[in-house]
Amino acid sequence: MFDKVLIANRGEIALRIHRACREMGIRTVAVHSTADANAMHVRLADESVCIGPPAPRESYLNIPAILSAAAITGADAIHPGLGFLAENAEFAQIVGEHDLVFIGPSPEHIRLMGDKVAAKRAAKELGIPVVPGGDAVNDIVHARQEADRVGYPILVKAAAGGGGRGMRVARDQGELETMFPIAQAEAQTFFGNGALYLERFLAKPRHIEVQILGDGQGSVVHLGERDCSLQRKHQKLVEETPSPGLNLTERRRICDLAASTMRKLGYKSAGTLEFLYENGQFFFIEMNTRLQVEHPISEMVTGIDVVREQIRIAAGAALGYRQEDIAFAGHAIECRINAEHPDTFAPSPGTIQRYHAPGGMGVRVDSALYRGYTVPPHYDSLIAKLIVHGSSRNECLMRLRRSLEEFVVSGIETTIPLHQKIMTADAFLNGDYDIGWFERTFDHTL
Ligand code: MV4
Repeated sequence: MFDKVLIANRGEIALRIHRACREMGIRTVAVHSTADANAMHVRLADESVCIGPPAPRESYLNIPAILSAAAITGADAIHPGLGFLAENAEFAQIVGEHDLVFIGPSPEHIRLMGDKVAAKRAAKELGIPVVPGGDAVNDIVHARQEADRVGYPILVKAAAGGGGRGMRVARDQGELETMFPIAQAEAQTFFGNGALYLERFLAKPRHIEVQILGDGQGSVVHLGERDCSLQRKHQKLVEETPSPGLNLTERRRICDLAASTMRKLGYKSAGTLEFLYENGQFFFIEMNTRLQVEHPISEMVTGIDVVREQIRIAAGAALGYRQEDIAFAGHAIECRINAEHPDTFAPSPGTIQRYHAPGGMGVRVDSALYRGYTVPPHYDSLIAKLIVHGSSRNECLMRLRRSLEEFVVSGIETTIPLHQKIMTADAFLNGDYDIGWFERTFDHTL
């Protein structure tokens, strides 16, 4: 096992990784920007290294600075966390070339899934249903042909995009013709790659993702699915497992399919396959080759520590258990709490005056906040994840409402009041929501 792991991240996820390391007897190295000198992830780590100024490009994305920090502290491995360098195949490769272990998948698998056209083609070849369309289209003539074949309305996506960036809908050929060159230019500017592909546009799907763990030695298991349909502008707000929109047969089908496909690929580490689900059908859209923000809900229902497993696997261990050994118990929901105004979603950085996190039976709070801490303006606004488990969905909801009541964060605006509104909305209580529900129901900024 590793003696020392460098955590190339910040905030609650850096703490989350630190905790797993500590429980495994592994020492930790925190890296931080000058804006994060007083951050909790720096305070808890055994050692810390300042890697640059606040701008992510110059610190958390600064590969030479991070490798230097690993060298001077004598770390054996680097955990990239999520965001930043977590899905950078170059980084994963360079880490390996410096006699360090990258705690994540192989650079080849990161690269494959980073190219959304190649990922879709691979998924299709391995037997996963995909949304009709998906071949790269290079010019408007080809785009028109592909759109006619797939059928309108269509969605134009960037091959190098993902997470909803650079997507546009065309309802007919006229819209496609005006939008296509703009989308191409935009993809070129944002992703340095103008390649586009078209898909049949699904109107009201649910977003279902499957958590998998592979050891690269022939074993792959799934930890069930997560329903991440409750989102605003591609930012997830609430995630739950199991999905209230699936029956047992559908759940088993999609989870087993995801695991068996990743077994064929020889996938190593944690990963998530994203699907859209509409009218009883699943369509693969993307795969994330990293730990995800919402991983704790899968941990709550399975009892499996995903980060611990990532570390064990990276150190060469086999999974050591089979799918049949994993028991799914109860229901879990996560609320993402952001330093944002609950109505306008305007960022609200600043100093925390009062802080009290809820606790008790079935309640977990993953956060790097403390009283007196100043939330910097330079990074993602996620400040806490409230994760609640219950034996049933209803018990989970009751517990979630009482936990939100207990939660005190003052000095900045947070989205806690928004979550209180969601947790009493009929459609949510009935489990009857799709990816557009929140924006149609609550978003008065649109
Ligand atoms: C779609 C879609 C409808 N039809 N593809 C957005 C994020 C990216 N991962 C894929 N996304 C979508 N792809 C087809 N063919 C609707 C979305 C989408 C979405 C998907 C998941 C979660 C939230 C979303 C919000 C808006 C649009």
